[in-house]
Amino acid sequence: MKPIYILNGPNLNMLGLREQEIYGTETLEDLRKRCETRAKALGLCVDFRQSNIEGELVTWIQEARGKSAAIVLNAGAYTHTSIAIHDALRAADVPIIEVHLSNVFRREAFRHTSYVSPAALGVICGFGPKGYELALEALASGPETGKKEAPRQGA
Ligand code: DHK
Repeated sequence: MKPIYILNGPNLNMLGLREQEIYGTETLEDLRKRCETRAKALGLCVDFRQSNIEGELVTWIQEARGKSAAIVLNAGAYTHTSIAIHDALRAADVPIIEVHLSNVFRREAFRHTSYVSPAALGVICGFGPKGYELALEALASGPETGKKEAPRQGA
């Protein structure tokens, strides 16, 4: 079974420490465990990664084509700036779900623009770490999430 790549961008390694009133107290390691547990229950598997480096995220998105079943992406601040990530996503040829812990639309105007959204099947924001589980549930539910059927165990 191909894994779902769960890719996290800059500053998400600081979860649990940074701006707790916005991002909560759960650490990146807690989030990883949460995703792995939920994926297992749904019959999926995940490859969970974080990088502060834009080019590394681009390389992982390129790698996802062929190696992954789907991408769940929280690109952090690169969401709002990165045409390189946008281009990589357009070439990925796997279902993409954009996730943000915070409700970016209740925040500064510069967070209202996303270079990820035009390449994504859907966007989940404002539900904290639960949003990652919702993304996995959307992928597990299959055809309604888009043209490409999401993976199931044994498929
Ligand atoms: C995380 C970040 O680091 C910000 O740059 C985004 C996103 C929002 C989040 O809510 O998960 O604007």
